[in-house]
Amino acid sequence: MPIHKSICRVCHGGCGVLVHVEDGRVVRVKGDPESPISRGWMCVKGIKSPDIANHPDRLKQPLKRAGRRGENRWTEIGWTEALDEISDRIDDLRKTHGPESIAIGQGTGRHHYMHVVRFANALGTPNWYEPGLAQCFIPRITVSHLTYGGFVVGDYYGKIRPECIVFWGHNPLVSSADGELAPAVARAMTGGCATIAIDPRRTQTAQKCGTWLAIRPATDAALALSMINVIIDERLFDKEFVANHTTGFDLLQAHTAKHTPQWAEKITWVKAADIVKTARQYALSRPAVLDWGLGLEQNSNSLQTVRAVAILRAITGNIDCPGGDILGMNILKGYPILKDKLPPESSKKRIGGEEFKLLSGWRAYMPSAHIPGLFRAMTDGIPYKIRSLMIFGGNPLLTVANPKKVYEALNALELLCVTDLFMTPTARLADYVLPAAFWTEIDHVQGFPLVAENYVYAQSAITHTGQCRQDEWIMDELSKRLALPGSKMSYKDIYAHQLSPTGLTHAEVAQMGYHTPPHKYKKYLERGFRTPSKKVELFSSVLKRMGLPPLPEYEEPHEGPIGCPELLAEYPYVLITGARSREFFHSEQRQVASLRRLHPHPTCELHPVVAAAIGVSEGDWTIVSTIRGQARFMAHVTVDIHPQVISVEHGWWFPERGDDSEALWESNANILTADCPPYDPAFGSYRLRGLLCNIKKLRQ
Ligand SMILES: Nc1nc2c(c(=O)[nH]1)N[C@H]1C(S)=C(S)[C@@H](COP(=O)(O)OP(=O)(O)OC[C@H]3O[C@@H](n4cnc5c(=O)[nH]c(N)nc54)[C@H](O)[C@@H]3O)O[C@H]1N2
Ligand SMILES: Nc1nc2c(c(=O)[nH]1)N[C@H]1C(S)=C(S)[C@@H](COP(=O)(O)OP(=O)(O)OC[C@H]3O[C@@H](n4cnc5c(=O)[nH]c(N)nc54)[C@H](O)[C@@H]3O)O[C@H]1N2
Ligand code: SF4
Ligand SMILES: [Mo]
Repeated sequence: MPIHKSICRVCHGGCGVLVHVEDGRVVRVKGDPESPISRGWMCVKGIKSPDIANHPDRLKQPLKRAGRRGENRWTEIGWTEALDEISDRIDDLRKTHGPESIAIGQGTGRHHYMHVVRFANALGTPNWYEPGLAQCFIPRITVSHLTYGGFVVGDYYGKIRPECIVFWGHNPLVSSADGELAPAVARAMTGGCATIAIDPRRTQTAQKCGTWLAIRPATDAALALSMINVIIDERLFDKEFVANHTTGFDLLQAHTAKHTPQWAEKITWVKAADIVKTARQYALSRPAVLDWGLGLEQNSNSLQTVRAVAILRAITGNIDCPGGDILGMNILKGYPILKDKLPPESSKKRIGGEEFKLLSGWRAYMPSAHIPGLFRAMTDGIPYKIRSLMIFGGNPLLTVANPKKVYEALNALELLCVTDLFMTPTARLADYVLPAAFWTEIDHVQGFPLVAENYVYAQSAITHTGQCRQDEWIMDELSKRLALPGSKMSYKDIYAHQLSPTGLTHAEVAQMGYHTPPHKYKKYLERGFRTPSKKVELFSSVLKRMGLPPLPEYEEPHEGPIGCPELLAEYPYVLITGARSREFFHSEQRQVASLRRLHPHPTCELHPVVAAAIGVSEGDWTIVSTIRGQARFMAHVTVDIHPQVISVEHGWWFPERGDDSEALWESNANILTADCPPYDPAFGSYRLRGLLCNIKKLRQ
């Protein structure tokens, strides 16, 4: 039986694997013990890859809507017919209403991520989006660039190990987020390393930590500011690094003088003594990693929160040193996204561009459209009507806030095309559904951890399913038909372009598994930091020029116990959503029996004190509500959550319930979340965490 080396991509990916193939099908996937990163480890959903790849419900043929929108009646068509018809309609729309009337959507961190940006630029539309971005990762990437001139990741792979790791709103032992793989993090946590988790939940990562700070959701900026205050006040900062490599320290010192641990205790629910202890432990352990996650971003103060946390690394001198937070090697040549093909007048029309300069404006790291504005433009036509949406692997009816609005918006479109592995609730509303290739069925080159690119790996198509095609091929075929710029360069040509600095070919990297040049530390000693001042900008000159606070500030969450006391009688708890579980990636895998058996129901976590107050026991069904709506979840009663916080999972639908229209709404966490202002002023982040809620027993 042929066995191929590859890399799993059920999540953002990176585990080295051995794929066993029989009759062109993947029959078994095992961890590759030779992988320097995962060393034979895999999570459960990666191991079950064959059950996803060979699932009877996989889409295998392009489909064209035969009934009313959403009726789920389809005609099977060939690729040529599908691509000809779609490109004709796109051509018509761009000529009649302008290319900006065509939006392009995608899912999180997929192989075709940058190809979508390229396709949108070539088509001349500024309106592409990814469902994370403002809510996920773009604040961390952008703030890293503003502050240190590049993206940093924890040095989990080097010879020198961190002496302390802080996990801040991050659960990598479950999420392996953005290519930061659980086994590497787990290895770094052993051997006397001090570990601290800052999280309203004692997650699987927090359970392995020496310290757990159960913070009030969306108040992290206050905690970070008070830790800066302690570190400066007690002179625990790295004097040499601060003096030689940073700007604005004196201004920071004056600015944070008022942010005492006592001030922060009242805001964050974390005791002042614990703040002092944590600040000392982090500052005195060198080197240390401060590993941040999504918990910092899904609120309306994401820029300032992420900035405050970023500054902690800098004043302790933990930037780009062995065992600290290291700047990426960026070993691949930049993806040719055809930025210059998007005319400036189109770029100006990007939805959100005027308002959210760091998400959609010219200052953005990778400008994309603001999601709530985009879906509103589909129904309201303000500032102009979005008439068509092409989604390459995304399920916004489950993953975007206010799914009822998304539903209305998708129904208002003239043309909706969805490319996916399965018939999702979003795909059901489409005019055309195109069958996507699974990770064992694609050719690909990827640098990782994502954005940092300290390693590179390649994948080859080793199996095939029906008529499934990889997303890049579909975009290339449409580009050719529309005679778009760049259409002569195929996605395979791009791999050679990306790999050119390594001197290796796609086939060579695929055979090797990974390519890893030796890591260079302290790159700033040669060329400074890539910021305007060539130093770490504690005081951000760019933010100042943009009219945004150049030093981090705390803002009370709009809909919290302090911000909205009038809501407390009816909504006494603070809601967080989207806790990751190993079995599922967002809204995926609910149809995979081997995984669903391990996690059959949508769950919420609540403290025993709350459970007793509302008469709920483990396994009871509950109704969780906010001012926006309600959804049902099965209770998991646990002391591993702050007593005033309720956590619900996201992404739940029930493929087994077929045409039952309620299945989409019943346990949809995003019915509870907020797509309305206030947004983060720079990123437009909307609120998925830190909202007021209530929970009651479901009386059946
Ligand atoms: N309430 C709440 N909502 C959240 C979050 C939260 O924490 N709380 N998290 C947010 C975050 S951080 C993110 S990134 C988003 C994620 O949002 P999405 O990316 O929309 O999430 P998925 O459910 O993974 O949807 C991906 C779809 O792509 C399909 N797919 C998988 N692989 C491929 C492929 O190679 N090609 C194609 N064409 N399709 C493929 C899958 O079958 C699935 O239907 O969700 C966000 N939504
Ligand atoms: N198995 C699996 N893995 C995944 C995903 C998945 O769906 N399933 N999704 C992928 C994606 S797109 C992403 S973005 C990553 C996310 O991965 P991580 O960055 O690890 O984020 P989460 O697990 O969403 O949240 C981290 C923690 O933040 C806590 N939290 C919530 N609100 C706050 C807050 O206000 N402050 C603080 N300090 N903590 C808070 C939550 O309790 C949670 O434990 O995971 C990726 N990996
Ligand atoms: S962590 Fe991600 S890459 Fe690794 S086995 Fe699991 S799904 Fe695959
Ligand atoms: Mo994400």
